[in-house]
Amino acid sequence: MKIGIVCYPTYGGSGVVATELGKALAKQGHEIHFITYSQPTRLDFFSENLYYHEVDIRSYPLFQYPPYELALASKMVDVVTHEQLDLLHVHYAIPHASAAFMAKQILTTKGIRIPVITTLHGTDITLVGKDPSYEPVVTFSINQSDGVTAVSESLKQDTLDHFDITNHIEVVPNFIDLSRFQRQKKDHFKTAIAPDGERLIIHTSNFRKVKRIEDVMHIFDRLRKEVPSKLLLIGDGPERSKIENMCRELGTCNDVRFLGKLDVIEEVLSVGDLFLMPSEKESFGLAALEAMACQVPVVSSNVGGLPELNEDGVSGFTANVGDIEDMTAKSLTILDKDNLDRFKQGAFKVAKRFDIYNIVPEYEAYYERVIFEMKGAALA
Ligand code: GMT
Repeated sequence: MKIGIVCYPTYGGSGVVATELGKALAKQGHEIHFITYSQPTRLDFFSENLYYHEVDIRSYPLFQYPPYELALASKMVDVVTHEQLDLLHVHYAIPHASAAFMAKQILTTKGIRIPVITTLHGTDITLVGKDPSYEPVVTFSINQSDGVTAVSESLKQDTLDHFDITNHIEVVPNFIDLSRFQRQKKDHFKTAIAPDGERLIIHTSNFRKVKRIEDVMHIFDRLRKEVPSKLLLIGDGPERSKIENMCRELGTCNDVRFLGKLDVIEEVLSVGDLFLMPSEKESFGLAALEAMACQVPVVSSNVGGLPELNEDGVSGFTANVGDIEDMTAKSLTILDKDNLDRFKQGAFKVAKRFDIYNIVPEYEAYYERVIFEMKGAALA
């Protein structure tokens, strides 16, 4: 198949999933065309089946806000026409699903019929999408998509609860490439960071409010009083300076390292003992899955898709949002020397359910079904 993938190119869940999916499909022999405004972060190698088309956003003094959606729709029309794509798969509804709807209408006037699949990732539904300033467009473009997938049962339910949806939503969970995300021997790194054998606690995110990193800081502050430990913070974003201030206030600066945006997250995860994800909302929790694949147990909140990923008592524990005491107690249980290895193995066992080799065929089968249904509708 020739597939157009539209996504955010940034360091973040939906863009990572879209890029990894495209790379995996290219390996299966499909021709993949990424359409976005800059090179996706994880599109870091050459393959004869991978193409990247940059959306050209022209500004004009009249435009206080350059109309990205129009430039994107125009680029989709161009790529579908010239590359003769079979399908468009857009990740994150805003504004990709409505831009795809517009592109599809334009293509129809040229006699080209192309199915559009929209994958919902989380905040496009639970946070931004349901805001009245976007809701009508999000509802419309989900209902107009030829196929819709959500990354968890919970996100499917949220979508049905918040929007007037007439379309079927297929759940295809996120996945992990276990050949990349695996525990590696990084003893030198562990010794450098934790010279006295301290436990290593990790948090990865885009440092947005919804991640509740202040809870990470409070949990860590309690943990380190019981078990010698260090905290590694991976990623960057709007909350970072607030969190740096919290380190000073709590007096934890010597035990906390801000590692910024890393390309080789798996190397750091390889020395981890515990991953913290106390998010307010989390439709899947890809960063937790990456940790689990590297045998790092997870203490997370119990919202959204997290209970579908983090199996209570096996890969770690879940707790109510904001319940710092419970999260600390559960972290201490995991870090207990009599339990840690069991949880590390449990985390890996659960991560294997999301192996890319199991999930990518689900997308391929779904693509074929949507293309088949569209052809059938055209003949009817
Ligand atoms: O977590 C974010 O804010 C980024 C966001 C995104 O779209 O890039 O992540 C969402 O999609 C990820 C990939 O499907 C999921 O793993 C995250 O759980 C989801 N984030 C939220 O629901 C807050």
